[in-house]
Amino acid sequence: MDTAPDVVVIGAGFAGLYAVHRLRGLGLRVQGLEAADGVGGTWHHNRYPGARCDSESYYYCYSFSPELEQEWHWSERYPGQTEILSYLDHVADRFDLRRDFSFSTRVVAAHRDEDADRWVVETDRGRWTCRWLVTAVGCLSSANVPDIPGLESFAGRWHHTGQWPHEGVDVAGRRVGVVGTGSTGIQAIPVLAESAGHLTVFQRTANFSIPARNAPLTSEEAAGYKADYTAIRELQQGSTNGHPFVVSDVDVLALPDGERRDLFERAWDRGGLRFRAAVRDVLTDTEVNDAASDFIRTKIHETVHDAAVAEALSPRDHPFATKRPPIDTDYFATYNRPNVSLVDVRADPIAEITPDGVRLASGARHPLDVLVFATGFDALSGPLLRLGLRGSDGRSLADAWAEGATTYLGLGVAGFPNLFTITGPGSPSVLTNMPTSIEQHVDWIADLLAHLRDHDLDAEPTREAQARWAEHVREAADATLLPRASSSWYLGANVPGKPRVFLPYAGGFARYREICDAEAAAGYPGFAPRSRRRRASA
Ligand code: NA7
Repeated sequence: MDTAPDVVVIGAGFAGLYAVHRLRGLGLRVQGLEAADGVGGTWHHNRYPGARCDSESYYYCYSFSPELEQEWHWSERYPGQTEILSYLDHVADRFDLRRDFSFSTRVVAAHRDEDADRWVVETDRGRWTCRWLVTAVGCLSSANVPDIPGLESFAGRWHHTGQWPHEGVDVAGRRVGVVGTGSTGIQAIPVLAESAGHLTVFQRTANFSIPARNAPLTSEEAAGYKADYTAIRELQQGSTNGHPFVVSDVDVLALPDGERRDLFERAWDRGGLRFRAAVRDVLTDTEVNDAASDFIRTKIHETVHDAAVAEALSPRDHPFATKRPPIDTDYFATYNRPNVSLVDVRADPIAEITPDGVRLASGARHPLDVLVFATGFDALSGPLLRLGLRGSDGRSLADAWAEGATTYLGLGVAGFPNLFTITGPGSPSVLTNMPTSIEQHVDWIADLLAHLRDHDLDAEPTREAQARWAEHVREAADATLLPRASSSWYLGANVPGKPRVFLPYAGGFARYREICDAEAAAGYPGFAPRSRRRRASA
């Protein structure tokens, strides 16, 4: 098969669907490629028990279509996996997007053909060539399964949460182990505990978690959001992280103890990611962060009956929200159940998996029927590296990123002409509400492609622009407490051997958008647009 679209878009999640819609609207011939057999991306694969979004439903959605905003009905404060997947299915149908996708089609490699000035995209179902290649592969789609000796010998079943079987996993009455207490583990553990015979949680790092306070959305609430969408979207556009709430300007350190506690109590009762916004400077001032961290540790001790377990669950090695803060439903209370036990694998690491379970370094054994790896992802760079990209001089992306992933604006890579990376490393992405960032990226890329088409140009980031951006990404992170979480996946620290580079842009969504707008207004100097014909004849 050798067809010739203008653009190939890889991925059919939030980003890929909108990219196909938007680029098609420019009159471009677009070919979408998706490894899965349907749309959804993250929400296609993450079907583990308890899978739910931590952003609230009324803004974890597209804003590009006011009609879509009005017609779709969210049933809960936080959308569950099945509901988000239904939403994306609806979007795919409503905008007739499926006809431009080839599903069950995995990209195995892509390289630049400089003579033809095109990308050649190899898949397990044939080859496509295109002028522009747009990746919409997500930030958290490359599963990180720890390399633990003996895993292949395990006689039970094991699963990574990001590759959960569609038919589900029967844990009823079984001995279940969960490795990992990030956002995913913290969502799954309470649900698994309800039906498992016994649940053993293998925790390496204790985590701060805030109650989600999920609840059905009343029809009044839903109508209120629908009536308010113009203001909601404006708030998101002007925000640090794409969420429609304003960070409080309260200086918690100026408050007497009782008032401080009351303020945090109110934020705890409201729940969710808004907790971070209850006081100012949580991510920049150590003392403010200590106040929030102390409050959460107190809550853990008030909730968990066994004081030793409560202490083991209380994070002491990183400031609150410097690792992605989970939100939960009954997570800490789950440890009061008689069928749940906590194992500290930092103190006593997992030595091997045996046919009947887990053996720790101390020799302690935990017999298991089902082992769940909630061990996260090779974040941001991993999904792009998996594509096997080769740039203009035949250099692989893996080679270009040997010292760490660098991009210009998170949107392109020097040496890889006409490649555009939605939510790539160096973009605000995972520090923001993803659909908000995705729409901004796609709109920006669409404007750039229209410019390149209209003026018959190619584009790729200059090395200078890329180096400047890498420095700015580093400075933006260093202006916060974020780099203090030394085991964070923001830094690549969760994947053995991965270079330690702070990957997402921490300078804020609104600031990032202004920088992108200025780049476009100036004629995209950092992407050094150049004539196609001159280049072809050079
Ligand atoms: P995370 O946040 O990366 O969490 C992974 C968890 O797994 C975390 O507790 C890790 O401990 C633990 N982990 C990873 N490898 C191991 C090994 N080898 N042994 C023991 N424990 C391990 O991934 P999630 O899927 O929870 O969340 C990802 C994002 O998805 C989330 O932030 C939201 O944006 C949605 P560690 O902390 O590294 O010591």
